Amino acid sequence: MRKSADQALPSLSRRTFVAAAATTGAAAALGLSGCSPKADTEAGAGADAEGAAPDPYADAQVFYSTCPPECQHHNLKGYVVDGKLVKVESSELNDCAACARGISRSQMVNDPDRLTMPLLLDGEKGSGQFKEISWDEAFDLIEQKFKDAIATDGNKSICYVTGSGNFGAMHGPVANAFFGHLGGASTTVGSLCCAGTTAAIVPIYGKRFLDCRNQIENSTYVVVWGNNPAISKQGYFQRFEHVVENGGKLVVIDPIYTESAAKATDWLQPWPGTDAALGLAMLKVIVDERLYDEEFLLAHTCAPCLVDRATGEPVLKNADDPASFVVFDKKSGEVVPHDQSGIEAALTLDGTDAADAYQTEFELIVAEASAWDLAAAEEECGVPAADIERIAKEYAGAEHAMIVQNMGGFMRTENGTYATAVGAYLAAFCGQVGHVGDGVSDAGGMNEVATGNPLEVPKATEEVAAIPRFTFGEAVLNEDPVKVNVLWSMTGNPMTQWPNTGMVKKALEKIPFVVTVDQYLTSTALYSNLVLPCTGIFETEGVLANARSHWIQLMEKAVDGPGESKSDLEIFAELARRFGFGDAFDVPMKDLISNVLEPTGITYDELVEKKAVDVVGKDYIPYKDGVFFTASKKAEFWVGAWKKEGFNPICSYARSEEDARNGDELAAKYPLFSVQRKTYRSVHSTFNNLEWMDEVCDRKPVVLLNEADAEARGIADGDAVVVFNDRGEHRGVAEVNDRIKAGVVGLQNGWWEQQGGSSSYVTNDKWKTLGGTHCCNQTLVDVKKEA
Ligand SMILES: Nc1nc2c(c(=O)[nH]1)N[C@H]1C(S)=C(S)[C@@H](COP(=O)(O)OP(=O)(O)OC[C@H]3O[C@@H](n4cnc5c(=O)[nH]c(N)nc54)[C@H](O)[C@@H]3O)O[C@H]1N2
Ligand SMILES: Nc1nc2c(c(=O)[nH]1)N[C@H]1C(S)=C(S)[C@@H](COP(=O)(O)OP(=O)(O)OC[C@H]3O[C@@H](n4cnc5c(=O)[nH]c(N)nc54)[C@H](O)[C@@H]3O)O[C@H]1N2
Ligand code: SF4
Ligand SMILES: [Mo]
Repeated sequence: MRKSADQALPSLSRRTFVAAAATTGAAAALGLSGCSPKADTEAGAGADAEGAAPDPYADAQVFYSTCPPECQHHNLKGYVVDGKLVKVESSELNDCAACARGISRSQMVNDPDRLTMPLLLDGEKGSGQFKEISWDEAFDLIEQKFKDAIATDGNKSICYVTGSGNFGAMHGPVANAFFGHLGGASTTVGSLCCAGTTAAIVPIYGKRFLDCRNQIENSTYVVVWGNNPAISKQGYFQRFEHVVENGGKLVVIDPIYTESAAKATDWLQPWPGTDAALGLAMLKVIVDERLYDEEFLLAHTCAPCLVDRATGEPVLKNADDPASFVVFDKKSGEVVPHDQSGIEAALTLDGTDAADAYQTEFELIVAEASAWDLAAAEEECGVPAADIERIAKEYAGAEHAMIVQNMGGFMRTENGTYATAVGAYLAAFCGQVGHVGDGVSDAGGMNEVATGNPLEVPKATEEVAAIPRFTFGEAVLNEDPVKVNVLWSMTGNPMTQWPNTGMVKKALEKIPFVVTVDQYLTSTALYSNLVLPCTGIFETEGVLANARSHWIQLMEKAVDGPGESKSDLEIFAELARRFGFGDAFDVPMKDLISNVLEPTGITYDELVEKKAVDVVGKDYIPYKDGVFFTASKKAEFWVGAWKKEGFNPICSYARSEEDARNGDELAAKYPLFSVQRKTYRSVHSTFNNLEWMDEVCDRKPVVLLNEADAEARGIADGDAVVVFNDRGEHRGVAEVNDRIKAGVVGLQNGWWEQQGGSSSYVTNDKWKTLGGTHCCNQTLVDVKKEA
């Protein structure tokens, strides 16, 4: 059996790692699996044995920053000796340790492959031929192109896109401010990531990004649903392991036997995209067996609230008050406000006078779940009925049960919003939210306090458009909804991360002026007209106060960026000068950071002193005691926004368009499901190019295949293979075993064009699903041996 990334870790040669570190001037080894202090000790122990090695960092200057891509925002500590960043380690401020990628920041800062000068395309897009130009030339060109675009087709013909590469406040928010001052520019709609959470958790619980990672260890029953925290929440994974060590259960629901499944007590392997049916089947068991928490449902949810049979809408006492739901009071036999005291609200209306006119939200959910008895769910989801029943009963009965969603792979499917919603329903039905050790983990953070913008963002004064991200290629080629003359891409990598890479490539080829701002010549940079070199962490100041961790962190500058690289802020500030936005962007960093901090009550001086502030504390419990952030302060199950989009306002399930069991032409042509997975090697495409990652991870894209599927195609473990469908091809090396459900193929996220190309070449670009979810995990393919 081929080794997976995590298995390879313990066997890596630390010697090579240390050698690699030494070539960049860093004497310490990288910490693996988030154990950098241990790695340091080991390196130090070796030195001690020889008796004399002085501490190479004794005179080092120390700087703090954070690892800012869409990950866990670990606090990092950088050591500078003789003006060079020689070591990065997980800072003592972390509540869990940083990983090898974070520590590789020292390699990134010193990497000879970093961009140092603006590059102008000097050949065909994709050819890799560029010539260096000065910043003056680059700014002149940008100014001219912006002006031409506005003059010919208006502000809307400039489109700017940001990604998840840097959650610091001096990036996306500064871009918003700049293009606001310009009068507006078009943007994209559709989240590649976790639209399902936004579309489900926000309406049901009232607010998202409130996460319960601090409660994991207090849980006795953790359901890791369609995500892989051993890799994607790696710093916190020990907490999950402790649940098992403490005698609790860890259930993993994933078609792949992941690194997390390997540590779990239960592994359920559903067909991709069927989680909503699985959850509804669990709800049905819980209702049929009366395992729900009636007290919680009545006190903290809209389960008893009335929905009018005639209109299909919830009944409001006062049409102007969205919180004025009504319930049927069993005591008085009257319809009364849901929050009236002394009432006994009915969960079901059976046998009452109200039943003719109304249904409760509880009844609507039960009706929806009734289609998913255990046999039907087994058939649809491919999970044995006995397992569904057992998990449902155990979850409902557990002392402290948690559902971990972590912006998981299951929500990057056609039914992703309902699949997310069903977790919220289950937790509320069982009273497993708002207490010690329970909740629905949303992989968020920092939404508990409001933060400010570094710069004012003026409203667009010109007409602009929002281009669907998933069908970007089509939109650009058809100039619908807008003709794009200029694309500004920063902090993201559309050529590896957006679905249907072939179409993204066509769009980039067609757009006359594509600017990419990045630290490397990324896959997207390859298809750009102008590439601007930007600084990275430890090379620029800033603050990070954003979702994904509970910390507000100072980002200190330790060294200059390579060559003539500039920060995003510096680039926009110069453009602002040229476009005559006055001194709007010439604001001292102290003031910019203070503006971000202002609503939090934390001062600049306090942050400078502490470097990082935990805004919630280690005992934080989201939706504490069942107080939700909806208008009614209760969990609201009936979602008007879903109805407006033309979907059932109650969580439901229908098989997706791209499903291997559909019996249609597509399924006949491409009979295998495929799912994506994040790797230890990278955060999306970031880090994937680093040499240090080559030393500890798969060096080529892995295509995980079940033995039966491989055999049917004459593919053996280690063969070079091509994954294909009508959208395109993705090349990789076959890993053949029984660690994936037969009929499903596992593809890795994050590989560059220069490394053979992204798995997004095949991924589903459907637009639009409920909530606008990305459907990369709802992709049919076939696989063949490379000819
Ligand atoms: N190392 C690392 N960590 C990361 C990231 C990274 O790139 N690298 N990215 C960060 C970001 S932005 C995000 S959004 C999170 C994502 O974190 P995760 O969701 O944990 O990451 P994925 O690897 O996309 O998906 C996890 C699993 O979902 C399974 N899956 C796919 N489709 C389905 C389905 O329909 N149903 C079920 N039950 N399972 C399914 C896949 O088999 C895969 O094992 O990770 C964050 N952390
Ligand atoms: N096939 C497939 N596609 C996916 C996924 C999948 O699992 N499979 N997952 C989806 C998910 S969950 C997400 S969140 C997205 C993420 O997709 P993206 O947001 O595109 O993430 P990255 O590929 O990491 O791109 C981040 C880029 O920002 C650059 N960068 C870093 N710091 C800075 C900075 O300070 N300034 C500027 N200008 N640039 C900077 C990095 O070098 C890198 O090139 O991908 C989605 N797409
Ligand atoms: S890559 Fe993610 S887990 Fe690793 S240090 Fe950075 S934020 Fe932490
Ligand atoms: Mo994401």
